[in-house]
Amino acid sequence: MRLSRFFLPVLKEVPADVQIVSHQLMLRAGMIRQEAAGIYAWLPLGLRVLKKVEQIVREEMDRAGAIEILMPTLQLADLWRESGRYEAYGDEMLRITDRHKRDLLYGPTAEEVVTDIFRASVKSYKDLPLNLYNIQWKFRDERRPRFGVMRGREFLMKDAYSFDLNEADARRSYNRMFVAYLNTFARMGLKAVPMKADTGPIGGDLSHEFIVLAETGESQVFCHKDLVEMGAPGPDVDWDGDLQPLVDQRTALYAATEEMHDAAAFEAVPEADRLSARGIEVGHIFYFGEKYSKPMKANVAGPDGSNAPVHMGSYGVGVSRLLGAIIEASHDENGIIWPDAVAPYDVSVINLRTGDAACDAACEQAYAAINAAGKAALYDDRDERPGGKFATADLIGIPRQIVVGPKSLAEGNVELKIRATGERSTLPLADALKSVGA
Ligand code: 5CA
Repeated sequence: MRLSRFFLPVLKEVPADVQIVSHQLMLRAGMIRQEAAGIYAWLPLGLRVLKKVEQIVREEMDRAGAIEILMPTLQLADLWRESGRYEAYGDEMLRITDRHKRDLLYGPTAEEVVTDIFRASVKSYKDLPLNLYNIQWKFRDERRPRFGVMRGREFLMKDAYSFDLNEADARRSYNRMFVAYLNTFARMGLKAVPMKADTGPIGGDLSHEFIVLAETGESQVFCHKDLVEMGAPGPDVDWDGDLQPLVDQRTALYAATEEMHDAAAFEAVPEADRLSARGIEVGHIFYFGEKYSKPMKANVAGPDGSNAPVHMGSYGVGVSRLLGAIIEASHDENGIIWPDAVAPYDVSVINLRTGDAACDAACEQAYAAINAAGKAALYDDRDERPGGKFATADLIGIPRQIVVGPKSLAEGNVELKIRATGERSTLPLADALKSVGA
């Protein structure tokens, strides 16, 4: 993409009430624009990152055996009356009436809809286990939308729902999601620790939150220091094997928030091994058994001729929130530092003297070569001062910059800068291209 033809409305000033750095940087870098409290338009740069994050989530769900569907944003209130949650959900639910005076709502989550889909067609244990997920916009009329996409009212969520014959099988489905989450967040360059959690309005008695450690996180987290450094198991886990020891190991190392969901377990960690950090909840998984299947009569026939409510769990990832979390975890005073896997472009090509025949030719060559290699280049071909171009490149955080200026070029060189480390090297264009994979 040529910057002269792109839509990148960077901001010099951000509103004074913008409190956290990820929100400031997303506005300054022209990634999002607030349309109403907690409701954002996604501008081209933001949308590219959102799609990359979404795709990593999708790939890890698929790898763990979940199957993608797409449910509507609008849901019938009657389904929520069946489950008993319509009144209980309270003011966070956006309630809508259509022209026929039917009560609808903008879905804050989709347990009811997915249970309705399931019960219409699955009747036997032979069709289990089943895990259906979707990546869809949700609406929660949060009392205090804040911190940009971190706590929005409209936000993109991945929500998966598992269906099993009994509790033991449901545990296996839960564990798969637990492991898939470890892999998902690690691929985005994040350190996310699982933490035993309360289940809140979703219900059930087994739940973990996944917390990204970042200094500006909303909650104070305490955890065993080994948990943070442990990393993810990677794609080669035996998905059909027993994942319980892995889940137990991570859970035993234990993390807690200020609210201290489980003070006794926390006390059991020797003081020297605790770490204290701040964190952002990027995922939340729940096992709640028959909570929805029973009132909604989602029954399956067992091998012994029984007919009983299916056992369910649900598994959420805050896809749009993750952009804020990644920036909180990866930025400096000049702007965003995107991890490779989610970067909107792979390489910035910066022309320090547009209109100079040699500079233009070298940049065109670099731009074409990078794109031809299947990487994405953002070419700053604008007629602007070098200082402004450097500032924009650092602000939007593309991992590698190839800087082409008349002086170095006269000696046959360009400059390659690595955004994360600030490391610069002067080298021939061909070598710079090779080192960015083109
Ligand atoms: N039905 C379950 C799992 S699918 C559920 O809704 N869980 S949740 O309430 O914990 O939400 C899942 C994830 O969505 C959270 O972990 C968080 O990362 C994200 N999320 C929740 N509320 C918001 C919000 N207001 N803004 C941005 N992301 C949010």
